[in-house]
Amino acid sequence: MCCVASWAGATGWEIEVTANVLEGYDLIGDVHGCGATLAVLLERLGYHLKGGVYRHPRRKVVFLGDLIDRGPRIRLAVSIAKRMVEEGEAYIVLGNHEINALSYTQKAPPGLEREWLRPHTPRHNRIIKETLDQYHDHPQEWDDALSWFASLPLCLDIDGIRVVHACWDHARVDRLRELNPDTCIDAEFLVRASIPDTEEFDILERLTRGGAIKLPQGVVIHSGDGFSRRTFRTHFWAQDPITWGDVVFQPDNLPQGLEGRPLSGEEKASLSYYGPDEPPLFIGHYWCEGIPALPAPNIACLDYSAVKFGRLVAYRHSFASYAKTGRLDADNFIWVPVPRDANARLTPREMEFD
Ligand SMILES: [Mn+2]
Repeated sequence: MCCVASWAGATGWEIEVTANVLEGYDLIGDVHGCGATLAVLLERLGYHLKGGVYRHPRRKVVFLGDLIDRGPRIRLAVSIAKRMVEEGEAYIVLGNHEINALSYTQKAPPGLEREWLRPHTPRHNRIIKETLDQYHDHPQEWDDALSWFASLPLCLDIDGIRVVHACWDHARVDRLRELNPDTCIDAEFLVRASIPDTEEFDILERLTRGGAIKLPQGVVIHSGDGFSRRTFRTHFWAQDPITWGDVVFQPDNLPQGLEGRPLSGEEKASLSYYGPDEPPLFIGHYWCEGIPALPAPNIACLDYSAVKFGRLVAYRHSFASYAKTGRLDADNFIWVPVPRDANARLTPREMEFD
């Protein structure tokens, strides 16, 4: 590229000095508190700890959100990512779990008739429990983590790639940029987003939780994570979907007979759509299982359920090789498995922790 200088040194040897040109991004899916596994993955990707921060001479990381909740080393996951972002070694977008944490810890303004922006219901308490437990004796660190979350964007469009936690919906991304050009959510946005039927709620819901369709009256999916759901998650890359089965995107199968149910006009109109000719898009969120695969030639989902003993997955995106083929390549997935047996898990070589 442009940054190569050479000169004949005093000894007559040609010396070449190459400035660090960015070769590409390593996109990393939902960590959910698997902090030690994150360190293993970074080391596998060639990052080294320097001054307490994982760095790579030619690459940067993009985290897809959902660092917190559920896993055994949430503080480690947050501190690794936060330091990398603060040192310019990484970018990150917010996941629904970070947004949950912000609204769970924020008092509701007068008039909302609830104490907290996100009510402390048994379900909400359970989702954030591990995080609150692990930060319990580190209140300042938790405050710092929350302030940091509040400063992060919802989506990124950088160097020819796009990044969002769950769904890139053009109309909603455009509207978000009109409201908040940096796509961060300020205190006012967060308050409005906690009220269903607001535009802010709708934007946040679609970008960080994705699309969903309501199941028929009385039908419930009991998920492996212990939660019951009355909706199913939809994807946004089917070119002409006809049935529910054409758009379902979640680990749980649809209940008997519903795969073939035709999408109503209203359901179809509610779907987002990301076309095959658009820039490569990276998402997390969807609890995929098995060997990582590309759902579309220009879309990679990197959430492979690390915290449910799946894999912590990265996509190694390089500008030069992408420019040659114009498509993503499943050979660029790099992962670390998380076995159920804690003693069988890999440990990082450079990161020390208790
Ligand atoms: Mn998520």
